[in-house]
Amino acid sequence: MNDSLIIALSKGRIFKETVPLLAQAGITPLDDPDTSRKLILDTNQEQVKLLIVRATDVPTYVQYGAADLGVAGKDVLLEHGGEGLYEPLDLRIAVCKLMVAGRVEEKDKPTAAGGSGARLRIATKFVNSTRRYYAEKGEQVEVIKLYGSMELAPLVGLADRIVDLVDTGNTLKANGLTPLEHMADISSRLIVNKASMKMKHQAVREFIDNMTKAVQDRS
Ligand code: PRT
Ligand code: MG
Repeated sequence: MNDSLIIALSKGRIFKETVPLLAQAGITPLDDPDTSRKLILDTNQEQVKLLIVRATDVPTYVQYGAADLGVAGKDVLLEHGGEGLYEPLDLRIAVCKLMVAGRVEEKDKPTAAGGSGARLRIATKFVNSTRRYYAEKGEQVEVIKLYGSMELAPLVGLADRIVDLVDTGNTLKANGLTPLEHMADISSRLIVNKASMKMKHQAVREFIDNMTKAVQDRS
């Protein structure tokens, strides 16, 4: 039962919302990633360490076994594909929606491409999810990969629509955009490396059980 556990997560909202759940599982980080530059954080439990990585890199660290476990948004997991990972628990944190959005003036237009036959252009960082979504609808679209500030694209004619995460809707609204289609409900998930699940079964199982209880106790 002395197996070490390495847990990958991103700083920002995921770290902030995961810390109370970890606390209920008896794990307290000894550093704050907002003030420390350390990327490997010790915790009150000697065998448990936290890796601070980019949100989109969490599944990669866990997939290759550099971390045994991780906390990642479902949006990130849908893009990654989930290879080499188990996803045993919905932590019900960092909740938002993946949505198609466009300019407010286009809200009541019936067809996406305006009937002109031209393909709709969609700017997003979620290219895999977007391609899959439109393929399932049988709509031919052109997907343009962006790395941020998607809201700008429809304002300057780079794209007709964006696919982005929406929480309050304030960011869309501030840029004259409005949600048009709901693609998926998003929350953060606990993910586990498949080999760690076997090799460190007891420690991993106990951690999952404690986190499951922490999530249940909150609702
Ligand atoms: O920011 P960075 O480039 O470092 O990485 P990241 O954006 O991937 O990380 P972070 O910490 O911003 O987001 C981590 C995870 O939080 C995401 O993968 C989601 O699963 C989850 N999450 C929950 C969100 C939001 N809510 C959210 N609102 N991630 C981003 N947003 C952004 C959204 O992209 C948009 O720009 O907030 C804006 C919209 O918010 P509203 O409230 O104005 O609608
Ligand atoms: Mg961000």
